[in-house]
Amino acid sequence: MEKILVVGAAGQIGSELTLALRKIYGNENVFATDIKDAPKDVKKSGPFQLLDVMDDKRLIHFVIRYKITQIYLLAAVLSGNAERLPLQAWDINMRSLLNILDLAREVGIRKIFWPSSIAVFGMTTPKTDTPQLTIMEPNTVYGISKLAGERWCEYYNHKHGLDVRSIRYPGLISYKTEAGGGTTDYAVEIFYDAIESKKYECFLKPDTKLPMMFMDDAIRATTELMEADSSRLSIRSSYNLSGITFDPRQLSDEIKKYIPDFEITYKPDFRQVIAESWPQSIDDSVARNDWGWKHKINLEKMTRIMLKETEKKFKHK
Ligand code: AKB
Repeated sequence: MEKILVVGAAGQIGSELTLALRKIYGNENVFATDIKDAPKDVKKSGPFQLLDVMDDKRLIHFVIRYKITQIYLLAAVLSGNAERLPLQAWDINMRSLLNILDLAREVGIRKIFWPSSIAVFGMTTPKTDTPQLTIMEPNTVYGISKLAGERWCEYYNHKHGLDVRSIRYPGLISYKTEAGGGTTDYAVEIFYDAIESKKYECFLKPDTKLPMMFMDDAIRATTELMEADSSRLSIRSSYNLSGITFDPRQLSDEIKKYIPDFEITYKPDFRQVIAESWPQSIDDSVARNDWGWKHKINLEKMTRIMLKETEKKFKHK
């Protein structure tokens, strides 16, 4: 019987992944935790507790008390916020991972999931169809922490046999819980502003292409990777994962099909430089070959769902 701990269950990925895991493993077997309060459905559908991943003593008590067998560590400071508070972000992103890896080795956790990001790449990386193995010289605090994290995951796998699995998520687009402090977050904010005021001021330039993915695909990728036979996994740092590539202008054109008087203006800020250091599209053939990954949701479908669901959210406010 699997007993699963989700750290960061109130966040953009965690709030949806917790519900997906509860469907697979049973509500009572998935323990949601965060340092902040979680959405109602996360709290109602199964156990939820406030827990700080930086508090290693409480963490180990929790894991032993509830006989945890798998851990999903989703807590992180994203790219934009990390540039504002570099040392704090480094400390949170690294210490949370090292706490979990070491605890997992000590108590014998069966499987761990930890998200990496396209932020591990940098200016010197090939921009299109970025390969799994390539030049990696990230120049953001977040990207450096993710690249170091990948190295630690692989180290714990090779050295201690820990079954750590990871994905380099592209920008994730979802309507349930708002993202916070990322460079790709314009692609979430735009839907809120389109519904509320039919206007959006974008912090990236119109032609800034970035790899993105709708949350349903990202959740499916995560559960598929975690269920794959361990012998099939050739990558123990983190898998490239590809979904959709678009820029702010293409996204706003898509929104205009549903809201013809929608207006977008551009006022690039410090996040433009971050976006320009990241790839535009990703080659995920290794993930496809190893565990059969294939994305399903394209720009048209994603826009339709986002507009419909964001509108519903406003109506119920
Ligand atoms: C961010 O923009 O910081 C994140 C990411 C790509 O990891 N969404």
